[in-house]
Amino acid sequence: MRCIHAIDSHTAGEPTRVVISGGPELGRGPLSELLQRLAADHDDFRSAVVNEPRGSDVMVGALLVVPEDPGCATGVIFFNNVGYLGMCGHGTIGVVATLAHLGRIRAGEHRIETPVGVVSATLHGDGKVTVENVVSFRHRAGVTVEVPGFGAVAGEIAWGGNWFFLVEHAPFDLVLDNRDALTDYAWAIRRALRAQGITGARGEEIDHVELFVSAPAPGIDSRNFVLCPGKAYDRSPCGTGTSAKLACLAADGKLAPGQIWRQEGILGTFFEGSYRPLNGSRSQVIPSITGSAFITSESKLILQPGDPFPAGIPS
Ligand code: PYC
Repeated sequence: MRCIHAIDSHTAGEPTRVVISGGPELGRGPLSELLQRLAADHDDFRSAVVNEPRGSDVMVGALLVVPEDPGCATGVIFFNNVGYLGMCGHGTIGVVATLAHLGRIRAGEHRIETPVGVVSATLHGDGKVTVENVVSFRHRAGVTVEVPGFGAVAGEIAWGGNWFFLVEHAPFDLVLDNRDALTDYAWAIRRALRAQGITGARGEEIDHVELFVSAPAPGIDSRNFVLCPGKAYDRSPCGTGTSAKLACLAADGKLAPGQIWRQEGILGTFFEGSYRPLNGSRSQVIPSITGSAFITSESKLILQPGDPFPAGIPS
């Protein structure tokens, strides 16, 4: 019988399941290589942890691994119902809250290694966490994609630790009651991007679609709906998606360095974001995202011999 010790939390409504022990032994090395090893040799582990019957489509897993950089508090590989993430903003906040819950870290700044780079996370005295993300940038503006059933949709392509297509319009109000229609629309955009060969800077698939409305409520700058790679919508405003948005705002000169941007998600929860330019240029920025995570459970996931779904039910 295999046991996996996991701690669950949610960040602005979006769940994270941190695997504390019982994960596969990946050895040491660059996290991009450990991710390849996990994907190639232990993908059943990913599916067992996040998919039904132990998880759900919306669950994001976080496997703690030995960082290559000894100055980091931990390394982490994020994964979801269909695969792996480069970075995860809400998940990093969840990892920090989990490590604090375990008494492994205290308030202060901690470096965390991910497959796409080292991020810094500051745990504040009130439990909030600020994540200084990897370098983020807008790759292309004014991109038009023909979306079957919806016509031409214009958007921007940006990197915030994952690839995003950002659209400043949706044919439906960004309210929770419209989540099915918004999911269908964003999914149609994602499929059209793939079909029309519209990709990230090095041909990567754009696997996150982010829809916006501006000025939704007093004190909030923008509201979004983010569709994740496995067709689950992000319950939070999405940390890497907010980073991609900040990169676009910086590129357009619409947000000054250090200025606070309040990005609300579909549940009405928000992250506070800001950026600093990299090497004095606004074409590449280092975004910071602040939010809180709450522990929801500590559990032992059990994979019993004879279970017809030891690797979960593929999503
Ligand atoms: O917060 O960066 C994020 C994220 C990515 C996918 C789900 N959440």
